[in-house]
Amino acid sequence: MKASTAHLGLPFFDDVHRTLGQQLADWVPAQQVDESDDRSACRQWVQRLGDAGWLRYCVPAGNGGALGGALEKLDSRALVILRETLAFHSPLADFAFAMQGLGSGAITLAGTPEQQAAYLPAVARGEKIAAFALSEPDAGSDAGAMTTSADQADGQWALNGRKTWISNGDLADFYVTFAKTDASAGTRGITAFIVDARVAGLDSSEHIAVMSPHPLATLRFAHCRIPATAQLGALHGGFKLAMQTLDIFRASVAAAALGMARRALAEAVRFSRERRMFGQTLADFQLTQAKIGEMAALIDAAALLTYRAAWLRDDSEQRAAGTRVTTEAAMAKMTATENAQRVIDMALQMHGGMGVKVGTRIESLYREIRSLRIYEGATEVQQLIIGKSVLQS
Ligand code: COS
Repeated sequence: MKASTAHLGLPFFDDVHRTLGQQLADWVPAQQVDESDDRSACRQWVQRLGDAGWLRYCVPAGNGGALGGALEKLDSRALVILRETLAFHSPLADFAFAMQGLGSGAITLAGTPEQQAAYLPAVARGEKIAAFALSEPDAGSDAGAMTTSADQADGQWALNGRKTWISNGDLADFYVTFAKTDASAGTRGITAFIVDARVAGLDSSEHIAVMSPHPLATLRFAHCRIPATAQLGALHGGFKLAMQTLDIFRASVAAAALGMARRALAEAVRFSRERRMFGQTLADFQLTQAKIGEMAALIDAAALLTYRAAWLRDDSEQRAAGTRVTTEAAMAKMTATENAQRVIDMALQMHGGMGVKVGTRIESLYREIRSLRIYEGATEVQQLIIGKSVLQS
């Protein structure tokens, strides 16, 4: 099944995005990856996405990125198109793509030229797998409450503590890791570091199994020594850097949800046209038409918020560097993930027994969508961000 490209005509996009969307929509359906083992499938996807040049949209132009000129930094609309299209076909392909971006995003935003040269071109080629290590057992939504520490010793940094729910854990080549450099300063006492996966004192062997399998692990740092040059961005500037990275990628999570919802609707439309009952097709029933109508409207509402968040970030980046789009990204992430859950549930209900049969596309979408309402800021965190911003305006 090929993803529709009708939305590319919307005025949020430029010709460069339209071409990208068309080419990708032709490329993905031809890829056959055995996804029975999530770790090896993820590696394969990273390799294919790298070989085909799609990962170049995860890094800026000067370091192997695809877009030059006015779009030379990370282009949110390209990320949105890529994630939506990949998620339509394979949520695991989307995951592999997204993690290259999220895991290297802080290096794009704050890395020194040496750090950028050491990591970003390799991320774009799929030669280095990236990860973003923020969450801890007692610091998920309350990211500022983290306790993993980084202390200076003999001209190096020593990390101690635990990070968990780390996507690409035990698969990544490096982890952008956030740690407390001043335990008493809350969100103002956090610094980011680039931690190479093979460093002594880092144990990533504890894998976490989830309902829609993808590589996840807990990281344990025990007197893990990393060089002074591994510091990423300003001392104590880590929390803002994490939030700035999430501002970019939250809108792209919305796009992934959108891709899954579009797939569910396409499956529902196909099924309802084929399935016969009481002397007519399922699509002939008004009840079905009403559901299809509701699903399509939920999808379009999510799409418009998602494209707005991406367009605003690209636009603000060109015109007034530093403008925050946190609220718009939060609205997009919250609405697109919640709407996708409803759309997929409606599509499953329409499929009847086939919807819960293990191995069908609807059954897997039903499991795959669930975590998107939780990671990169749960729906409740997005509500908080939006509410605070409305009250402050
Ligand atoms: N861009 C730049 N700076 C930001 C920012 C953003 N998007 N969001 C917050 N900041 C800054 C604030 O301006 C503030 O700066 P000052 O110290 O100079 O005043 C600082 O960061 C702290 O902000 P705030 O007080 O709002 O932080 P809170 O501890 O209240 O946390 C939430 C706010 C809940 C929004 C934040 O912790 C969050 O996003 N949590 C979810 C984390 C997450 O997504 N986890 C999943 C990890 S990836 S799977």
